[in-house]
Formats: sequence, structure tokens, C-alpha cells
Amino acid sequence: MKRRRTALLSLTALVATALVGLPAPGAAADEVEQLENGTFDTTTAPWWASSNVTAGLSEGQLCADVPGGTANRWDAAVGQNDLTLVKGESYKLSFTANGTPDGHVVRAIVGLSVAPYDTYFEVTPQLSVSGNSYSYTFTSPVDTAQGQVGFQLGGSADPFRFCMDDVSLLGGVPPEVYEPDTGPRVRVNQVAYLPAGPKNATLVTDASAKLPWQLKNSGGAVVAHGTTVPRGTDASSGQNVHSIDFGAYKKRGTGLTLVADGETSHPFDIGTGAYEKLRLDAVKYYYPQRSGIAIRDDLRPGYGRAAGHVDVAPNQGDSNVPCQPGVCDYTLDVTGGWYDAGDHGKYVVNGGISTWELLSTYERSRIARTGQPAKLGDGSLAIPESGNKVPDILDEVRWELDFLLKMQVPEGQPLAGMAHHKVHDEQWTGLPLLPGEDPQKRELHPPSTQATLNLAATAAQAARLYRPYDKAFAAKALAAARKAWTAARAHPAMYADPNDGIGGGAYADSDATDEFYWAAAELYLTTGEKAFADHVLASPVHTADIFGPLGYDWARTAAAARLDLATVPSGLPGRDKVRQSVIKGADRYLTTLKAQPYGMPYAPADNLYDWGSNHQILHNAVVIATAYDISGAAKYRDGAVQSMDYVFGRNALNMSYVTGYGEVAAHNQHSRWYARQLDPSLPAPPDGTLAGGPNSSIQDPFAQGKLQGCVGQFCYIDDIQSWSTNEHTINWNSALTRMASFVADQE
Ligand code: 9MR
Repeated sequence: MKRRRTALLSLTALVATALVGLPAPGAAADEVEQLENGTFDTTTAPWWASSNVTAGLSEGQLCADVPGGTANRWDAAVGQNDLTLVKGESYKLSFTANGTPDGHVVRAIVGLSVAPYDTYFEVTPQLSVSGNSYSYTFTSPVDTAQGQVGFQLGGSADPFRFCMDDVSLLGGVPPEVYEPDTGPRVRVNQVAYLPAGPKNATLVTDASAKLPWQLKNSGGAVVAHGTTVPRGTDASSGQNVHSIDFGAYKKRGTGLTLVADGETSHPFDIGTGAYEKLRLDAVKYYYPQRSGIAIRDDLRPGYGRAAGHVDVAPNQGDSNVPCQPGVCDYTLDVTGGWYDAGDHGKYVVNGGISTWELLSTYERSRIARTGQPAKLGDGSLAIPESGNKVPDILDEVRWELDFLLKMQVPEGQPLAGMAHHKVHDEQWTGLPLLPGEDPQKRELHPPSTQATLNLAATAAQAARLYRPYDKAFAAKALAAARKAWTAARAHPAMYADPNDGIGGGAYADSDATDEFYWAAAELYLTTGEKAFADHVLASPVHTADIFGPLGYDWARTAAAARLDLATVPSGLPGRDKVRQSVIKGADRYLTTLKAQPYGMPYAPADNLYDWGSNHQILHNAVVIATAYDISGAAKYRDGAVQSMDYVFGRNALNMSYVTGYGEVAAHNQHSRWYARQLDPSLPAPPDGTLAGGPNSSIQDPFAQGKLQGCVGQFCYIDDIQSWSTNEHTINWNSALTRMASFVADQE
């Protein structure tokens, strides 16, 4: 996405200040320089340098000779401490810098000078010999008197020279007004509509009366036309909009455009197999997320890398991981699994919902009326196990399942059978950082009831799905699931600490009734045992209305149980009612979808978009898709298919949230190793990676600096620094996988 800075006023102010040395008219009166001696006229004091850096004055600049061979950016640095930062105040960080030889990337931060060394703002410019000026505005998320401006120079194999001048941190500046470049006002699914499927678009316009629209083929000839339907002000974006329905046109084609109100949409296709490719790409995302194995460049060109966390320095390894102090006195081998997201943590709760959703994609392919199991079969995903006669999707998920099983507390220990909530670094690490280069100590965090039930549910589900391919593994998984179930029953309220968020996410959840329901459901569907059916039937969750506006997720897992009870064959008493409850939920999501001028089945309370809203939209679509699988009614198929339009660009930002799909697509998702935005030698996220999407709470400082006051759909920015709106994770790509597979089946 292009960014336009409306810096006119502040630029004028800056020039005027330079001329007369006084604040210019219009400049805030209280703009205050926070740094001492940023001009290096006679000394470098009070700037400090790490002991491995030789820093000094050189032609009125501070120059630093940086050694090669350090691992992390922060292993070599210069900076200034004891800065006061005020929460909610905006600051402008500016400097000139050059580097010799060309091309070195450094990290400039404003953060905390003491542990836990939080970073409030960071940028990672690539330096040239001739030098450049840099200027950024951000808003401090905290009050502190221990602030720091730091230039982190480490992580280079070779030595280089870094020079800087005119370093300034100006407080009290007006917050930067960020305006996203949203392109043409006709918003379409930039990827593809299905020939026989719904075809809808949204027009942003000031007009209140209906307008003509035209559909053009790639040669520019008008192939269909009609009039728009005025929809008034759209709450999710604050825009005045019309909707356009061109579903009567059913011919396949590429490079079509929709024209209305003098604007031409981004080009799109009708029925050219995009979803078949997405079906694969969405699952192919997982192989390079694997921990504990080298990623083969021949299988993922451009993504090959060393194995992460296998006890090769600087990694401390995952094969002998201790607990946090005081939590346990054993160590576990917890190698393998998928990294959760852009971080190097591995979390049983989030691994659980992701595993379930990939396995349910596979299970659906075997039982649904439109399912095509061969599509994700052996040889489909280009993974090391391709060719072993096991469906590739099962091989991929097995990588995670083996890890989840390793997280179970061993026999003989006080909490035997419970599962540790998570394993991750002792401290948060910076970006970029390849998995194999993470030097942090790894720690097991206390077991939790939810993690234990995630293990029970997914291991039970695995037991029925892997049985035809690996009986021993199926038996092992079922035994682990039973053990976990029993342990969770004995410790029903052992919740993860919501404050345990240093070095990794908390994934805290203070309600386990849904996880008990889910685990019981999977154990029942696999074993048919009455005890598990009784638990399902007695659970208050079984009859509760669980299909609310937000959509199910890692913390709210009741839908995983309900959807499986409704679709996986069983003799559960009252199964028809269960199926009806899914239809009822789908009806509600269809009502939402119809009321939304952008056509998505999502209208959160108070228009507060949740963290990862894109996957919640997809999850509501999964409920609609499941209603189609249950009933065969076309309205559900169409509603589910239409939900993809939002994800692929029919939205207020006019962008596709899936890398590699659509004219303008998210490609800077927050990641420590798909960090091309920070280091051009690293890859961007692979095609088929879903961005989290609009998040009204904008928890990260970068988004806070750009998106204050954002309305719903606008609370998103495609920048690697925005971890609260633009991360990628295994549980979001599982939602994409599930829907991509459904839509591909309808083509
Ligand atoms: O997706 C998670 C969101 O629902 C939580 O509110 C948030 C805070 O716990 O964490 C999100 O998950 C992140 C996790 O904690 C660490 N790895 C990256 C995940 C996605 O941002």
C-alpha cells in the first residue's frame, strides 16, 4: 500500500523554524527537543556506544565502526538514554545517516533503556554511502523517564561504518494524519468470482441517487450493464456507498473491470481456477512455518532456511526445555510443531484450533456433498513427505500433532496428562530474526485446562482420521486424548495467566466449558462411547446459542464441536437439532451479510473489529458453508462464496488481505523471517498468507501512530511493524484453508 503523508503544515513550520529560530505560526507552541547534542558539532557526549563499537566525531557527524559477525541487531549499538516520553504524545524522530559499504540495514528505535527493553517505535532503513534523511512520527504508548533512542547496528556478517547527524526527537508534534491510498472507488473481488456464483461489488460515492454501471471484458467491450443500489452510510467504514449486483453475467474470463461513477475497478477474473490454487497455497503456508526442520529451497524456492530451535547455536534449542522458574523440575523435548505466527512461540491452544480446522477441512472433503479428498491428497503440497501415500494435508498436520503430544506432562509428575500451555522465548526478540538465529532461552509455561482440552480434542479427532494410514499413531493419539481428558476433569479451572505475555503471547482464557464440550464431542465422534455422549448432552454449551457476531476462535471453541457433531456421522441423540442449530446460526450470518453494503457476514457489536477480524469473517462464512453441506440449499453456498469477496478486495481499503492474490494485496505481514520490508535479502510472506486485518483496538505503537480514531474497516495498515493489525498466524490461515477448499469445491 502506498502511503501519502500530509506533511505540508509541518514542513512549512520546519522551514520557518530554521529561518527565524522561533516556532512558526501554526506550529504547536510546545514542540520540545528531547535529545541532547544531536548535531555532533564538538563532541559525541552524551551518546553512548556498545563496547564492541568504536564511535567518535568525524566531520561533524557521529561515526561508528561496527564489527562483523554479531548475531542480533542489538549486539552493536549507539544511543542516548534517560529520555522522558509522555503517553499519548506524538514525537517526530528524524536523522540523517549513511553507511559504508552500501546496503546495510540498521534498526532505529525509541524504546525503554532498561529491561524488558520494550520498543515503542522502530524503523529499519537501508543505508547508502551517499546518505539520506529520515523522518517519522509516532505516538508514545507509555509514560516513562527511562526512554531511549537507539541505533542498533548488529547482525551483519561483515564490518561496516555507520555515520549519523542531525538526530532529533521532537516532542509535542501534531500526530501524523495518515491517509491510505484506496484506489478506484469501485470495490470488487480482485481475484475471481465463480461463473455460477454471486457477483457483487460496492461503489463509494457522494451520490445519493442510483447510478449506471457497466461490466467490461478485457478488450474494453461492455458485456453487461445495470444500475447501482444506494445503501446510505455504511457503518463499518463511515462511507456513503452503493451496491452493484452483476450476478446475471456468468461467462468465464480474465481481466474484467466494473465501471461506475467515472471510476474503473481493479481487474478481476470469472472462473479461472484461482480458488484451486488458493486451496493449495493456504495449506502450503504451513511447511515454512515448521520448527525443528530445515526448510528445503527446492520445495519452496526463496524460502529455504536452516532448522529453527534444534539446539544448534545461537539457538538454545527445544529438545531439553525447562519450565519457567518454580513451575516444574523436569525438562521436555518439545521440538517440532509450527511457529505460531511472526514470532517463534509455540502455543497449544492456538495450535489446537489450527490443527482442528485443517483436519476438519480434510474430514469435510470426505463427507460433504461437494468434497474432493484427492485435491489435498498425497503429492499436492510439495512437502518433504509428499509421495508417502498419505494425504499431504495429514502429513502437514502430523508435524503439529507430534509437537502437541510432546507438550503433555509425563507420567510420574504431579500434573501428569495435563498439557503445558506454551513454549517460547524468555524475552521478546526484535525483527528480523530467523528461527535458527534466535539466541533466547526457551521455557515451558504452566499447564492449563484449556491447553489440555485442546490436546484431548485434536488428538481424539486425529485418532479417527489417521487410523487408515497409521494405526499405531492413531492408538497413541487416542490414549493421549483420554489421558488429557481425565487430567482436565481433575483440574477443571487451571487457567493461563493473562499477564504471562513476556517473550510470547498470553493466550489467556478464563472459560473452559467450551473446551470441555469440544473435547467430549471429538472423543465421542471417535469412540462412540456413551460416557462422552453423556458429557456432550449435559454440557450447557450444547444447547447454547453459540453463533454470535464475532465468530469462533482459539478462545471460543464451541463451534468446533457443534460443526463436527452436525456433520461427522454419529448416533448422537438429538443430532437433527444440532444440525438445525447450525442452519439457524447460518441464517443469522446471512442476514448480516445482506445488511452489509460490503457483503461480509460480520457486524461486531459497536463496530469494534476484533484482533484477526479477517479470520472471524471467514469463520462466520464457514458456518454458512456448513449449512450448505447440511442442507444443500443454494443460498448458503452463495453466502459462503460471497464472503470471499471482502477478503479479496471488496472492502473499504480496496485491498486483498491474501499475499499474492489480487491487484493490491497485503504483503508486509508482521514476521521475524518473512521480513523483506526490513531486509531486502529476506523473502516476503508466501503467496496465500492471510493478514489479520482491521483491529479496532490497534494495540501496537505503529498503528497507534497512524490510525488513531479509525472506523472499523480502516483500522488496518500493511506494515511489518503493525503486529496488532497485520500479523499472520496458523489459526488465521486455517480459516482461509477451510474456506478456500469449500469455494474451490463449488467452482
Ligand atoms: O490472536 C491473538 C488475539 O486474539 C489475542 O487477543 C492476542 C493477545 O493475547 O494474541 C493474539 O495472538 C498472538 C499471540 O499472542 C502471539 N503470536 C502471534 C499471535 C497473533 O498476533
